[in-house]
Amino acid sequence: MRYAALTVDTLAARLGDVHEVASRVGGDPASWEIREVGDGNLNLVFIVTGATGSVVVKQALPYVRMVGESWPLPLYRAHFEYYALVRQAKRAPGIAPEVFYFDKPQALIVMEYLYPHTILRRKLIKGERVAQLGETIGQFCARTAFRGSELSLASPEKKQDVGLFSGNVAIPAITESLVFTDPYYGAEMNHHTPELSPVVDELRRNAPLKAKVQRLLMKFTANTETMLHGDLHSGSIMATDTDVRVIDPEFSQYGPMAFDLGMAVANFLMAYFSQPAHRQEDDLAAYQAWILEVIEACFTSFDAEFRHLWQTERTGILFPRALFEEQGNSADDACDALLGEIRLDALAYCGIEMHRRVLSLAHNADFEEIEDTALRARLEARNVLMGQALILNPEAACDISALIDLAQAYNRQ
Ligand code: SR1
Repeated sequence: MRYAALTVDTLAARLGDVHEVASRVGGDPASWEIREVGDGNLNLVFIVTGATGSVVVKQALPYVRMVGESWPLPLYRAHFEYYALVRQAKRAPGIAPEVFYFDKPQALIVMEYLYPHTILRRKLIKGERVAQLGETIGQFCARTAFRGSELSLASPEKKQDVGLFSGNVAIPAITESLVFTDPYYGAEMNHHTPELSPVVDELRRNAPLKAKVQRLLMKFTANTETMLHGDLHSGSIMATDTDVRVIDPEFSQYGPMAFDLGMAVANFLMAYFSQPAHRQEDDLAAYQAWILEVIEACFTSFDAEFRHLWQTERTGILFPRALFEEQGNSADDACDALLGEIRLDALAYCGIEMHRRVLSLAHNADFEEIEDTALRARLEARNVLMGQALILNPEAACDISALIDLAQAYNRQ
């Protein structure tokens, strides 16, 4: 059958006789309860519930949902998302949703329904805490970074996978423009809070800043160190109070190890800076302090997990044991040096993500739902200025306590 976008009225007839779906949902497909819940920027997402269970059905549309048919986008992105989910399940077990069924021509993936998980961004806006949030995201980033690289994978396997993913040209192009370039000039689809204009104008006049971001873009496009999630924001994380899962790797591509970590931390920082609009004064300081603890845990557990994998799973062509051990050398210093470089790049990528979410096309609800635009602009300005500091001088925030001090200083501005 040729590709056809599903609807709540057609889904049961289309998937009712697919064993992998019907056996999990159960009962008569005609009685399935089907809801379309997609609130992301690109795809259709359905929750399908029957007599014995529920599944999620995610289907790519041939265009960017948030913009419309005027921006076509290839359906093939769904099979790269499927490849990414399968790899993440192996590299960071228990964190990505389980995939039950994939239909390439229909660009659809049927996967585990995460319940009672909700989107982390909504929890952060509501002021809810999630145990082990920073630790889990740090570990996820370390495991996928390490195990997707030639520190771990055999060189032919890694290179073939880079070749496979190089077929996905449309998705990286979106990140290259929306994340790295558009925020820094008057690109057509950009928008920002009107009262933020003086800060935006100043930012766009900053040539050293734009040059540094373009160098980071060069690294992003040319560096195939590992398979990235590629879009690890707080809308790509689902959680209960005690469990954290990472979803939606449709922006997966090969890239620098620091990228996912930087993007995740940026979204925690944006949650932090937006809190004065979402919390009462009596709860504000404690909740913001908790977000800073999440950021610290994220970096600390990334480093700890990466060091652990370095010592226990270094089976690829990079830093081979024989090279060091023959002369009784330790490779530990090399690991620390690499972690230092990853930290610096992560801070810079973090700054870029902080910018694009208030200046480019795709904003986030943390700021966007603040109705008082004067207050929104004041909080966004703190975020933009801290982002700028991180891009231009990540060295100054390399130590976590310095990073926390910096966030607190901008939060007081
Ligand atoms: C046109 S896509 C806009 C954004 O949505 C996705 O979630 C990515 O973050 C992308 O940059």
